[in-house]
Amino acid sequence: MMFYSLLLVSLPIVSAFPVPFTKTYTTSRPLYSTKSKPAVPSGSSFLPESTLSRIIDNTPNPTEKAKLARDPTNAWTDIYDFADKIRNGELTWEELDGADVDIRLKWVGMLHRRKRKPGTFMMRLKVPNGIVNSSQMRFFADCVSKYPEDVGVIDITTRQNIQMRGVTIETAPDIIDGLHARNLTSFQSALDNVRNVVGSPLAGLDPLELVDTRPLCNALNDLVSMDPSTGLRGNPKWGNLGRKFNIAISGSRDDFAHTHINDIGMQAVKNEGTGEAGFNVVLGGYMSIKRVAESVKTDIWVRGDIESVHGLCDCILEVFRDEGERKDRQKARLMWLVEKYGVEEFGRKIKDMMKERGLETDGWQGQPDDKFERRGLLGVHKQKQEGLNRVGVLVPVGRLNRHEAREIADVADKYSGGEVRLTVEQNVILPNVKDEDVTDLLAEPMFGNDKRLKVKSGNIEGGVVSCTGSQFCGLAMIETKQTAERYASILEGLVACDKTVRIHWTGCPNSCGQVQAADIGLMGCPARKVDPDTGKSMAVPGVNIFVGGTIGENGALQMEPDKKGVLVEEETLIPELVEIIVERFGGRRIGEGGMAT
Ligand code: SRM
Ligand code: SF4
Repeated sequence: MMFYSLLLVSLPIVSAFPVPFTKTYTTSRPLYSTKSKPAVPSGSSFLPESTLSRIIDNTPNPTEKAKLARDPTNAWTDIYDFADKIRNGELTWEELDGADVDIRLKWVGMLHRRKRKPGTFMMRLKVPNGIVNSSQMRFFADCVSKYPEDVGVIDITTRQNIQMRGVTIETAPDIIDGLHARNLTSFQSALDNVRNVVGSPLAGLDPLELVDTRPLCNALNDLVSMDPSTGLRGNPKWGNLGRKFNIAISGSRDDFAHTHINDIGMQAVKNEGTGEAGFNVVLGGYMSIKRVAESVKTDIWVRGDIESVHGLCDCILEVFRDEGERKDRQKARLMWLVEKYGVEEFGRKIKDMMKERGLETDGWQGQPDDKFERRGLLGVHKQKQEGLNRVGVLVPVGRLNRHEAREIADVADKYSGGEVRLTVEQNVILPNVKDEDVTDLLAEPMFGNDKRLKVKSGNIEGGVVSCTGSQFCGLAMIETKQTAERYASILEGLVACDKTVRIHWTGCPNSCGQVQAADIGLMGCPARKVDPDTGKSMAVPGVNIFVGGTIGENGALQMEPDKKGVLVEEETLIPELVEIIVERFGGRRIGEGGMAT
């Protein structure tokens, strides 16, 4: 695998792409300022002329304008320059071009937290299939240790990924170099790029696995994140998409990767004719303020090998990049393009493109119809390998401080060969723990009663997922993570459940916390209440409550909230949640003596 073989050492940073930039434009308008015209391939240099003209002639939206003014694909070279100048006292971050700070640095994976923590950035990584090791975990802890404890934290995201917080421009180059030395990158992880490729967290461990998603996620990560001609991080070929792009690959019927809410979803299934394991392809799933859409079935089945999966994504990305909406960003997700073609026609086009590249496909394959229950990821479970176990650890709301990250690294070294897996539920799995070591692992001080991380968690706290919320995210209407963690522990004392109840929190309708897929989804919104002092109505944080989304095989989204504008106050929201858990999820109220009633 090229990604892993070529990049075991720190990369030369400002070395130019050795491939000559040959593409020329015949458009009459200047695309770039002379200062910034790229001398090396950039995202825009891969766009066909017709796409470029379409962008330019249609009065570009602010993001397209910024991309045209200075192509961000190579912004990773700028960060070294900015950092040098700031360190030498030649400028401050405030003096940098606002579009560089707030837009272009997103191609480096650096998201300025202007509204909440001005001057500091969240750095988002790419962790294909969500697999990291103890040395990488320690590195994350070391990175955020440079910043104050309340800002320098690590989050596990809903895309099985890592984000580090508190990063400043002047400290970023060392982190980037350190990531590259550890075979990771932050490049092309935000804005108009392909996001972290999600796979099965049980890949290679699971007795019910149909396809091992690890090599496929790695290959796709290489496709979208690495320039094949240079081996450098960041592939300019996919550096100028019209919008974000999400890919998920499931390895079993559990669909742990959530294919129904990704632009490309690959659902593991056997070919009816040959019995070979591969994927039914679903397209266009997404969530946003404007629209929430479940993926649609296509008439495409692809083989479960790297060439086929790589080929499928390469073809779809090409059509999306070149033909997707460029003016209205709310309509620029894949679903709109699929609908423009018609699902059948779009599927036919992709199959034809694949055929031209010598790749075989088949039509949609029937799925098994016997009952199948999605399995749990937390707690201790047998692997397919005799004598080995996967141990799922609850990381409340995905938030890790530096000490907890180091503890996970130490425990992983001791019990799981240093391997740590991340889940889209923002938790971790320690794989390959020997039968005889399980008791010792559970007794580790990091799982003590006074600690946050748990192997044995309650059925409510174990199902909580939360987006970033107002602590760091400028779009948030409510605080989410701390509230979600606190409410879960209160609910654990009030209601008993036999099964996990998945409560998801999201700070605004973008739904990064995937509330439409939750058992109970809480979406931040403005609410009103009467001020007891003045008697006047005042704006306060509230939530819209979604109930009944499902995940796993045939997962379905809950599009409309059951209740709107419920106050985020313990005396209001907690009784609402208890009621829903009891009425809809078989919960039992816990009586005065702590017994379920
Ligand atoms: Fe998201 C924008 C955080 C998963 C839909 N998302 C944002 C920004 C970048 C907004 C901002 O600049 O502040 C948030 C950064 C906050 C921060 O400081 O962390 C943000 N999104 C997140 C994360 C960190 C939530 C989490 O706590 O886990 C997730 C990072 C995933 C990753 O590792 O790459 C995250 N975001 C999602 C998901 C879930 C998923 O991918 O399964 C969705 C819904 C699925 C989808 O994209 O279709 C999601 N985020 C959005 C959207 C709406 C997209 C759209 O088409 O309109 C935005 C707004 C946008 O892109 O304009 C957004
Ligand atoms: Fe921010 Fe809204 Fe996404 Fe939460 S859902 S991280 S508040 S953009």
